[in-house]
Amino acid sequence: MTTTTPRFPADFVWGVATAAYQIEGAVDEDGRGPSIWDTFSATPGAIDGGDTGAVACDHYHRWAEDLDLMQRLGVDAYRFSIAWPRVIPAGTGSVNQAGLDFYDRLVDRLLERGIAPFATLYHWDLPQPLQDAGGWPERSIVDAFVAYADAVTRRLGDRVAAYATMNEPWCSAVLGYALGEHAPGLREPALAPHAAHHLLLAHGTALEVMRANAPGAQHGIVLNIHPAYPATDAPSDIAAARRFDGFFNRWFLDPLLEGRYPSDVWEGYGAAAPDVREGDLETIARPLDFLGVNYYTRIIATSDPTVPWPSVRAVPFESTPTDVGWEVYPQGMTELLLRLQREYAPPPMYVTENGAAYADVLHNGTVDDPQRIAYLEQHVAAVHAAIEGGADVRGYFAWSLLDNFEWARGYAKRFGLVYVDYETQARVPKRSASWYAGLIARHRGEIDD
Ligand code: IFM
Repeated sequence: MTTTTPRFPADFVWGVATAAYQIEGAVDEDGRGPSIWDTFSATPGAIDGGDTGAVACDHYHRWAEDLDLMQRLGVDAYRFSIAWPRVIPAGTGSVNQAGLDFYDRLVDRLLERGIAPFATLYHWDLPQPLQDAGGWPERSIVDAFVAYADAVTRRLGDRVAAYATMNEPWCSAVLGYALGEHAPGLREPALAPHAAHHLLLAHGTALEVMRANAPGAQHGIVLNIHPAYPATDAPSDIAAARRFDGFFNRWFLDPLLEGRYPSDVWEGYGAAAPDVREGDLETIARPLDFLGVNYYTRIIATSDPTVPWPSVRAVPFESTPTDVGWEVYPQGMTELLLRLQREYAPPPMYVTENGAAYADVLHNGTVDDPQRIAYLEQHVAAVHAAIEGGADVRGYFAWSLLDNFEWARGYAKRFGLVYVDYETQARVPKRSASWYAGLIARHRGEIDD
């Protein structure tokens, strides 16, 4: 596939992303405690194929090899997450230095290779004892998160270029507590707004200690923003898209960037609206150094009064979906970034995740994945168009470095630039990895268009 690389700003950051439970394995090693994902994935029927993250990509032991892969890609930055149950195995109480040692080494070796560490503190692997105490719907979890954020940033400090407190709090709150698709697997919709509020409050409260411990690092949060387009021009569909946007996007964007919850969503939650105390919104809206934006697809929304609030149903789309059934809609990336810039005047943004699952096949030692290359190429161009239009986007992270444990979908869904043979743990860079390496090298002027 030939490409002409759009010209990005010289200091634009190119990266790859992963998350701890999806790649590390080694769930019983060096004092790690159990997480809600260990418990959930052991629940019959919870995960496709009965898969668990117990071994995953064995990154805990193969991390040096994985850093070599990144170096060959030529990335500027690596976005990974830190496993809370390795650092504070019981969720609260004593800090496990052996757990922190792993990330300490990882960060130092990244820096030696000239790769900037971007660390996420919470990418869904809550220590099980905290869930036993009620989990994110309980306000006391805020103090536990702050102590964890303190332990990590005290140890890793400014060696980490950027810290994100949370990854995709919508997923933690809604998939975890309302829809039962993610750990802890609860189906109690009334818990989700409380969980979301405490995720945001934990984020904002922790920022203070994070900045004190790592004054030279950037501090932010990562949201998965899922744009909603009305299925038709009918007022009911326009209103449905607006409701979905409130439920999925504005419920997080508005408090973080404007210090208030959107009134339409608040009314939609009714009696389930969270207990917001004096000062909470000021804490949540503390200034950010960056906003991480994860974009994969959109929803085409129609109104459906037969389903619970927000009473929205997704209308089928006509193009070929990715392997997880998502529409390929690069234009949504441009429109989303421009909308964020226009409506929220956010801090500098990074696209912290973007990528596609396809049913890759290892054949004669290679993996040919033209659909993923096309997806990435179109979305990179869409980010470029947003920058040209005025969006302040500073970097792009492909999801993911490796095929990995795709949560409830298990190992069958492959998002990696690098194929993982789970029998042998062999890593085979796909053609998309060469494409991405070429994109980065062209950006740097190391090779010609
Ligand atoms: O694998 C996930 C990741 O953990 C969070 N964002 C979406 C990805 C693809 O589903």
